[in-house]
Amino acid sequence: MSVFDQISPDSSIVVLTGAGISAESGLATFRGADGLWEGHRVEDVATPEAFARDPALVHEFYNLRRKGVKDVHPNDAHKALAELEQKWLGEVLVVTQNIDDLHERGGSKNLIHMHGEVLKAFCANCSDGMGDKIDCVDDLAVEMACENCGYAGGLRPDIVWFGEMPYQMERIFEALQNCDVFVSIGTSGNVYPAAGFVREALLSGAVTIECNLEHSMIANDFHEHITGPAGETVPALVRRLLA
Ligand code: BJW
Repeated sequence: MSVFDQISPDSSIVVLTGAGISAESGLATFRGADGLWEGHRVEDVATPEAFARDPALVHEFYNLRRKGVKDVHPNDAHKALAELEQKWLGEVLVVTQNIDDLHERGGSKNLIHMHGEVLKAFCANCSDGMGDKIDCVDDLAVEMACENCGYAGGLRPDIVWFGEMPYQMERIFEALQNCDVFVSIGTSGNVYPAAGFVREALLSGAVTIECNLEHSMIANDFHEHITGPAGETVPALVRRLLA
C-alpha cells in the first residue's frame, strides 16, 4: 500500500519549505557548492553577534539578498503549493524558512515566515521585533535613523538570526500536532527547530514526505522520498494529491 492511499482528501497538511524551493527561481541555497557569500558562511553573518561586530557587513549581505529577491519570480513549485491550498478540502499551511516573498507572489495565503522577511525591517532600539514591522524595499545602512525613535544604528532586517527565536512557534507546533500530512521541500535539515518538525509530525501520526534533490540530513524520518528538482516534483505531488 502506498502512503498516498492513507491520505484522505480533507486531511490537514503542513508544508515546510527551504532554500531549495527557490533555487530554480535563481536564489542561491546556503549549504550547496555556491553556498558561501564573499567567503563567509551563513553561520558567520546571520547572528546578532555579527551584527554587533560589523553591522555594515551584515547590511551589505542583506542589501544584496533584497536586490536578488526583486529580480526573481515564483517557479512552478511555489505556484503548485498555492493551487493545493486553493483546491484542497482540508487546511494547507506553508511554513517557510525562506526570507524571500516568492510564496506570496506564487499565490499562497496561509503562510508563516518563521525566519523573517528580507523586505521588512524593525528598529532594535525601540522594538523587540514582535510588533509592527517597516516595509523595506531599499538598502539599509548603519547611519539611517529610525523614524519612530530617531536613533541611528538600530534598524535591522527582519531576519531571525542564529540564537534568536523563530516566529510563530506556538502556531507552528499546534499545526504540527494536528496535521495528517507533513511535506518537507528543499531543506537540508541542518537548522533547528525546523529540522525537528518532521519528528513532531510523526508523533501526531502524520504521513511524512520529503521532496529534495538528494536525501537530507533527516531523511530517515520520512515515509516517502521524491527525488528531483522542486519545480518538477512539487507540481507532480500536488497533481497526485488532488487526483
Ligand atoms: C533542492 C533544489 C531544488 C537544492 N529542488 N531541492 C546544536 C544542535 C541543535 C540546534 C542547535 C545547536 N547549536 C545551535 C542550535 C540552534 C540553531 C541551529 O540549528 N544551529 C545549527 C547550525 C546546528 N538554531 C537557531 O539558533 C534558531 N533558533 C533557535 O533555535 O531558537 C531557540 C529555540 C528553542 C526551542 C524551540 C524553538 C527555538 C534560529 C535559526 C535561524 C536560521 N537562520 C538562517 C539565516 C537567516 C535567514 C537568511 O539569511 O536567509 O535561515 S540560517 C539559514 O539556514 C537560513 C535558512 O532558512 C536555514 C535553513 O537552510 P535550508 O533552507 O535548509 O537551506 P540549505 O542550503 O541548507 O539546503 C537546501 C536544500 O535544498 C538542500 O537539501 C538541497 O539538496 C536542496 N535543493 N536545490 C529541491 N531545485
